[in-house]
Amino acid sequence: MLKVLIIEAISKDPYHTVFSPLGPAYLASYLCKYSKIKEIDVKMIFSDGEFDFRRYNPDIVGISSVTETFNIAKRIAAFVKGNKDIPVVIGGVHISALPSNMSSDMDAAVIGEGEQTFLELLETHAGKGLTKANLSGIQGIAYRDDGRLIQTKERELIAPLDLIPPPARQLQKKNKRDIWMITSRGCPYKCIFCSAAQFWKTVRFFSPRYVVNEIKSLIEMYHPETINIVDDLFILQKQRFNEIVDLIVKEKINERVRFTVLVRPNLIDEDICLGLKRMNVTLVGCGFESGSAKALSVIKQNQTLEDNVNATRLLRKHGILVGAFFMMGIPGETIKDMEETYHFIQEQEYSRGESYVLTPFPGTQVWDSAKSRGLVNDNMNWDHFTMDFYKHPKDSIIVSEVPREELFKEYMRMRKMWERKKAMVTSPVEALRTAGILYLVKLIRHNPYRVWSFFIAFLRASFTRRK
Ligand code: B12
Ligand code: SF4
Repeated sequence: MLKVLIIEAISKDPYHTVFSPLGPAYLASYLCKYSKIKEIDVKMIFSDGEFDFRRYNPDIVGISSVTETFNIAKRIAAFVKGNKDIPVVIGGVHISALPSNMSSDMDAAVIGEGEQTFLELLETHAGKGLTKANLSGIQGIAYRDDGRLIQTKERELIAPLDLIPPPARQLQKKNKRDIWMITSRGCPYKCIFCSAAQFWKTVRFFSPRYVVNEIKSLIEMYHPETINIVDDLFILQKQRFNEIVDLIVKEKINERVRFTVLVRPNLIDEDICLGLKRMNVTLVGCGFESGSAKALSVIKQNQTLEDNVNATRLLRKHGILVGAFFMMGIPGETIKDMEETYHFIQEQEYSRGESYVLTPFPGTQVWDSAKSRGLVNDNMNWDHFTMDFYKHPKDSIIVSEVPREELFKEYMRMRKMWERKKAMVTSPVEALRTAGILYLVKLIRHNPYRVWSFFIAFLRASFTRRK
């Protein structure tokens, strides 16, 4: 029996423990379907460094990490090696962009799409063993030989995508609110802050039948109220989107569950909205990014302020809630541009959303330009790549030319605005009450005479009425 343990490196931030990562779950389902190893046991856990090694007693460990959690991945690798000398394989977006980051406790790094490569690594380990000579014959990996980083030939992507079975969510701890799915890999756009295009190279889609079957099995397994479709490209191919909608309606899935989807605002039109409505999408998350035409053109091509306004108008017209996502600290963005975004959010009256400060992740265009400006390098403290600027204002990595303190001030102003809006949405009564009390306090401080006269007038009126 080959015992495989796949570990998602997570920080102590409670947010990291509430989601089930799809990448490792795809690896697991692919192994279970295609592995020729007679007996294989795949387990998936989260860890922030250590875990109960004896309980799992693995024969091989795979670690998944993003940039923010890469230091944790290194700690996990060291912990595994400290317990037993078994192979440790690292994968995910961070190591794929920077294979040279492999630590001495990592035996191989899987670059890019992981399913077939991980399977071959496991089969080689179970058969001939993971010697350097054997590693050299496996495509799509990096490893070290006498300290030298060797990268093997790039692996071809799996096609058609339907060959990959749906993620093995049954092996993960899940709750009803944590139901994500993706329906594509890759992206034809090249937003400067996102690594999707570079990571996946080409764009591939799961077929409508595959997508709908996955939705059905999610409903059967978890009875969720909502399913979140998290790829930006769900609506990219209109014909495919319509086929998915038709299947959902035909099989009455829209009567059993509601959906949220992410979209690129420039792709929204009347027909798409009708489709979204038919399939029972109640909320659409839009990466509007900026309310300044100048800043928007820097980070996203083929998306204008008019697209943002138009998408907002159309979605609302069809009774679909809009989740609005914005960025700050964009290269070239001035305080005036940030003000424009602030007013844009107010004007458009978004009530659900968030603003993030742009983080230059490896593998993105903004990383390359930050590198040439000397702001980042390939061997940094990856802990500073958190997107939580408000928690780490001093050491978060940013690319803004606006001085850090001023950016922080603007960011906090934006954040407070979103918090107020959120309060209105989640507890309008409470928010109105708080707003009322705050207004009264303000009024008393600034114009006590007016408050006093109002109070007297109120008493007089009640007295007269009683008489
Ligand atoms: C959905 C999503 C989320 C969801 C679900 C997360 C999840 N891990 O499933 C939520 C909202 C929870 C989320 C959270 C975050 N996300 Co997110 N997310 C995405 C998104 C849109 C899709 C991820 C996905 O499902 N991909 C599909 C799977 C199949 O791909 P994959 O995970 O990369 O796995 C494949 C390979 O990488 C490889 N692989 C991965 N792990 C391993 C391990 C081994 C052993 C092997 C062999 C191979 C292997 O094989 C897998 C199968 O082919 C991507 C953008 C994108 N379009 O890809 C961003 C993205 C991954 N997220 C990103 C970020 C920054 C975050 C957060 C750090 C944000 C935050 N500060 O909270 C957290 C971190 C959570 C985490 N630890 O993963 C960045 C990561 C950039 C970076 N270099 O770090 C991305 C790339 C977006 C971007 N800005 O470019 N995210
Ligand atoms: S942000 Fe969305 S649209 Fe832009 S490149 Fe990434 S996946 Fe594509």
